[in-house]
Amino acid sequence: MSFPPDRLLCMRIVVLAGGIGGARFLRGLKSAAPDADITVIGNTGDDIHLFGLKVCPDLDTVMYTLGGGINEEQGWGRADETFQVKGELAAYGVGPEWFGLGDRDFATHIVRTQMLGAGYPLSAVTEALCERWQPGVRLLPMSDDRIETHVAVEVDGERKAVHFQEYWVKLRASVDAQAVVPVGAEQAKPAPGVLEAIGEADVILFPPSNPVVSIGTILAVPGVREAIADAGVPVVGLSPIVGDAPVRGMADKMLAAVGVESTAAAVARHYGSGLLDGWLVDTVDAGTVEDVESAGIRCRAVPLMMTGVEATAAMAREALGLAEEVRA
Ligand code: FO1
Repeated sequence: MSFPPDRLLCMRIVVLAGGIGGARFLRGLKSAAPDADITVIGNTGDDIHLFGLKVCPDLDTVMYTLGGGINEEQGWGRADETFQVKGELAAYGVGPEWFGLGDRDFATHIVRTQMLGAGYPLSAVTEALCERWQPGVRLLPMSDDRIETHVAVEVDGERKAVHFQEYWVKLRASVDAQAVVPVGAEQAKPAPGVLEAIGEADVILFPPSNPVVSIGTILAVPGVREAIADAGVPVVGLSPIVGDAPVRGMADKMLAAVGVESTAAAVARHYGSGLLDGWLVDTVDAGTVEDVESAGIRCRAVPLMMTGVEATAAMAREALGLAEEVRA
């Protein structure tokens, strides 16, 4: 069912987004709903402090992707990047070397850290950075308070917690994650505008971001999950798992840490019918539609490979169409 274009005029859409998958989905959503008012609630659990700077990978991936500055094949960092500063830091023996911060990207972190140091909250900083990039959506951090996802691992018989980026980038998720902890979440508050956006939304979307460390972390901010569950509008998600494997990244490692099997249906059940009204699975998982529907979540099988803006726009239209079906 193609979505009626007239309803898209002033439609308010709220999207919970992590990094690469979320950003790519948003590009398609903008194409499918050019007149909609889109608010993105971005994950900040991946944030890391390096060289005295605050780096916000998921916020930057959304900002660069929608603003036209992203390194397309990587899905993170800037296009046309150079690494002179990184090389000079290494020459001083100043690490870590495993996180590739480029020269252009450094400017974002310097401006952000300078503004934070002057007392601006992360939400104001993000708004200022987006003045330059004009992403065409309102990008809100999930919280202005510090939340950092740490992963409990066992390395050489020693059990320890490492920062998510160390697990993801340095260890390449090569060891099992025993637990995933959004440190600081309990004491955190939603950023200004987050609960308001959810309360005023006509539809809420969960893009194919990591269900544990991206969307799960946003839902861990006190008040967010409840606001979405109580919003009284359709909540529709798109599976990041296709054919029992993550399309990109290592979501299966994170799902295992929270005891969820790596299938499209298991992820839907993990979110639960209290939160999700509709769920899109890929056509290869058409056999699982009945299972998802038996969990009280409307389900459809459509192509979910984000091979380009057109394919992603089609996915967005399907998600908005399913939302209208649920609303009826
Ligand atoms: N991912 C990598 O796999 N290797 C890197 O060196 C790396 C550097 C990096 C620098 C800035 C940034 O915003 C993101 C970066 N990422 C890198 C991606 C990052 O780990 C992920 O995008 C998110 O944290 C997961 O969504």
